[in-house]
Parts: sequence; C-alpha cells; structure tokens
Amino acid sequence: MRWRIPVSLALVPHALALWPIPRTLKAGTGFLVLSPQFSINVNVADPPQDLLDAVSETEGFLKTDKLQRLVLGRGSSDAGALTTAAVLPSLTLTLQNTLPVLPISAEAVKDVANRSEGYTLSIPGDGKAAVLSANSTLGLFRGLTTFSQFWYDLNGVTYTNVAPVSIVKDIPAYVWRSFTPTEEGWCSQSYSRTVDSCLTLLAICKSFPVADVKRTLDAMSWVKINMFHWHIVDSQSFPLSLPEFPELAQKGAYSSSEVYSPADVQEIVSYAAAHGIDVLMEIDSPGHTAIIAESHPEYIACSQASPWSTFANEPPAGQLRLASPATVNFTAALFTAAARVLPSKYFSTGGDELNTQCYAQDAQTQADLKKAGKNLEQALNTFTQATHGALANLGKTAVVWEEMVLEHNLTLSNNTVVMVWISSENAAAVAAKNFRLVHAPSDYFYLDCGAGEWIGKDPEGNSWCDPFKTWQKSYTFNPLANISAAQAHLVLGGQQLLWTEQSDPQNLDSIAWPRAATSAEIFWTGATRPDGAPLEGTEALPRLHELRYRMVQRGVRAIPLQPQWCVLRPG
Ligand code: CP6
Repeated sequence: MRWRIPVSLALVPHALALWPIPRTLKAGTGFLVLSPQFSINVNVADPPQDLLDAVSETEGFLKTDKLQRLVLGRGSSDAGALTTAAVLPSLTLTLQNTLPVLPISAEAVKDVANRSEGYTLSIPGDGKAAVLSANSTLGLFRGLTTFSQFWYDLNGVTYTNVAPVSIVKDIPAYVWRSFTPTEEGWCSQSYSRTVDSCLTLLAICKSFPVADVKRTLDAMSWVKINMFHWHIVDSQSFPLSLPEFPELAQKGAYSSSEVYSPADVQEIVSYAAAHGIDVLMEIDSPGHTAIIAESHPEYIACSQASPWSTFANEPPAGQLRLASPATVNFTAALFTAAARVLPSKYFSTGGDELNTQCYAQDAQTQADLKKAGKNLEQALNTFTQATHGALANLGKTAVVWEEMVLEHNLTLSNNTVVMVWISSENAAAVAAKNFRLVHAPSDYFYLDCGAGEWIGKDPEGNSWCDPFKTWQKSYTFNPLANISAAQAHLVLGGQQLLWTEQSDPQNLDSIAWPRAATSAEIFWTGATRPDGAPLEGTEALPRLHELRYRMVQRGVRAIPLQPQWCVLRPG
C-alpha cells in the first residue's frame, strides 16, 4: 500500500506547531518576537519546586528548540516582518482559586476523573505581557506546554507568526489519555502468534533502562498525555523487584541488571508526576504469568504443557492456579505489595487472554475445583473478588482488560475501569454493561503488532499481525462511535500501545513518535477542532510534522512523516 500524502495541505500558511490543538483557540497573523530578556514570572505564593522546575525547563526549551518555521527557506521570508514586530517581555503565571497550592506531582496523581488540567492563555500582539492562569499547578503545567509550542527560531530570534493568541479555556475532552510502552509483554510473538517456538525472538527482549522510560515520559508530557500504563511484567520476564517478593525478579528477570528496583520505580513515578503523568502499573493475571513458575512453580499451571500455543497466546505457557486458595492469597499479597508503593488511585490486574484448556489439563486445578465444589468461572470470580478486594483495601480501583466483562460472567464493581483492546467495536458492549472504559483498540491504536485490515498469512498458514498502523489510521478513531449520548460519560479516554516485541532502546522513539501523539490529540481535543470541524488528517499533518521536529530538537528521535520537500515546497 502506498501512503497518499496530501502535499498541498502541508502549506497551510499559518500552520501552528500546536499539538494537541487547544479546544478554544483564537490566533492572529501577526509576528511577535520573544524579548532576549524574556522571563516567566510565577505569581503564586509559595510556589512548589516542581512548578519552578517546569518553568525553568520551559525557559530552556524556548532557548534551545530552535525550530525553523517550515516554509520555503525555513522561515527566512519572515526576516523582514521580524524587524518591526512587537516584543513580548514576559509571561505571568497565576492561580485562579484560593485552594491550597499543591505541587504538580500531587495534582497529577489525583484520581484522573477529578483532575483540574484546564488553563487560560493570552499572548497579546502589542508587547504587553502574556498571562497564563489555571485552577491548579497541573493546569499551569499544561499551559506552559502549550506556550512553548508557539515559537520558531530565525538566526537566534525567537518569534511566533500567529499573534495575538487567545485561548479562553483549554480543558481536555477526556480525562484519561494514556500511553503504554509495555514492559515485557512486548517480546512475545513477533510476527506470528501461532509459531511453535520463539526462542530467538525472546533473546532480543529487554527491559527498558530508566533513562529511556524518562525520555518517553518527557515526550508524553509534551502532548499532554496524563497516564503511563506500565505493563511492567508479563509471561516472559518479571523485572519488578519487590521487597516482599524478591525471588520473583531474582529468578524471573532476564538478568540481574534488567530489574526495576524499588528506587527505580520511585524515580519513574516521581518523574512522571512532576510532568503531569500518573503511573498505572499492571501486573497481568491470571494469564500471562508463566514466569512466576521460575520462583513459585506451585502457583503456576501448565508451564510444561506442549505445544505452548494450545495453552497460551504467547510463549511460554503458564497461568496462575486461580482455583487454589494459596495462589489466590499469593496474588492478593503481590498486588498489595506493588500497589502500596504507587500513589495512583488505579492499578491494573490484567485479565486478558485467559486459556481454559490450560486449566482443563492441570490436575491440581481440577482437584482444587472439585474440593471447592466450583466450576472454573466460579473460581475465577472468587479469585477476582479476592485480588480486587486487596486493591479496594488500599483505596484503589481495579483496571481490567475487556475479557473480564465480555467473556466472563464475574461480579465486578461497576467502579472497575475496562480497557477495550480486541476491537474498537467492543466498546459499545462494555458501555452497555455500564462500565467506565478506556479505548485501547488493536485495530486503531497498536503501534506494533496488532489486529487490522492488513492481517496476512505466512507460508505455513499462520496469521501474522499487522506490523504498523499509520497515524492517519489512528487519527480516524471516533471515541463515541456506537456509544449513546447517555453512555458517553462512561468513556474516560484512550491510549495507544506499544507491546515492544520488536522494540528496544534502539528504536523505542522511532516506533512510538510521533504516531503516539495522534491519540493524545483525539482525547485532549475531542472529535472536533476549535472551529467545530472534525479532526482531519490533512489539516493535522503539518502540525504533527512540526511536533516531530520539535521532539527531535528536544532529544526524542521521532521519525519524519514525509519528505522535507513536501513541507517546504511553494504553494
Ligand atoms: N501481551 C499481553 C500481549 C498482548 C496482550 N496482552 C497482545 C495481544 C494481541 C496483539 C498484540 C499484543 N502481547 N499481556 C493483549 C492485551 Cl495483536
């Protein structure tokens, strides 16, 4: 398939380098230069340190972004206008309410359903100071992010071509905007989910070093993504080191250096929070747990079953013995140990791709079921009640994959958040059951291996998953398709996902960015642009491309979306 890029639309004369586009935006066509003495003044009593850090970081970006305007001659035709342009002396930050001032990090880990992320921004075109106001430090952070995107560089002069700017109120359309560069689920199947052995594929799997995670968090914050869905363990490895269960990582990580220590987790969580991002950790269960057999073989069924593909969707096979009371206790204690150290109100217990044949051939599970007088579904219900109960005891809400409500008949609290991944079409069924949901559909939002219209067959007839979804495809996603007006409140938001079977630090940036920014805009801006028109790829392309250049300037190796010629060519 050839991409058809609408070249002429790359030349929208006042293409703004804003992403996601604010929900209310009035911009002019005037030039405005940033004063060489430009400063950001924090008009907040006792400003928290992470707000001051965000201000310095923004001032740094204004100096170092050096983004040349993407027009013929890379902005050189702007030179004349800059000599007579008004000069912006400063930006003032104010808080609008009288509530106690919390750090960005404290705001960012509040229940995602109750956060204040909106802001108001005015950049006059006549040399008066710009003003950014919000109800919270998190809102100020979002506004700083927007402010930093207006500026270009020409021979050391920092300027915008769209003054004056008025953003009366930019509030996200959806509260939940996440990204899942997963930890370890990634190495599973590479091309095929039905091949017999993936030993060579497993060899490439690695946990991302903390620095790579932080760089990903940076890029997420630039597009206002507010949740990091950290699928930290999976069937193949257990890199999470917990003081209560040291053996899990000792025996389950690829190596002793490919482990997240408690200090690493803290570092990532606080870094994320200071950048407006909450961390949703996932310990997938009862499936995708084969690696636990390395330290606790007694809790895992069918590790030795062959071929693995009959008993699991990815190798190696092995699932928690959900009917065993000892396994239930272990899992509840494991969730408690992990969730306890995280500030988030949410914790994901997984629940995807449970294989019933695994339990049918496991003698111990059959004995456990008989002893309890339960069938498998009833035992899964007991398992889920106990493990979700452990989270409830910590005041936390469980997040699960869609199978838990669509394929199993469980008694789940309606507070539970459901991630829809198998198909975008399944969101309506989840909403019909009155569960809050997060869109994570493989047919739109999987960045590597996913379902879709490209699914093909290898020479043996095994199906291959779609290796790559274009941003154009992702951008056509409609969060409210088949959702009634009465159900719309159940749609919390959505996320793109990277399972990373085929990524490691070498290509993490390039496989994720800028494509992962598409859902960030869909869920911040909503289905319509400020002018009321639907989000639409040809309008978005030049903005997304400019975002890409800005990301590169800031150290994220995002890929280009089209030849430079297309961007720079005269109309
Ligand atoms: N690992 C886990 C995976 C996947 C899921 N869960 C997955 C399934 C299908 C595709 C890609 C990834 N690798 N734990 C599903 C949520 Cl196409």
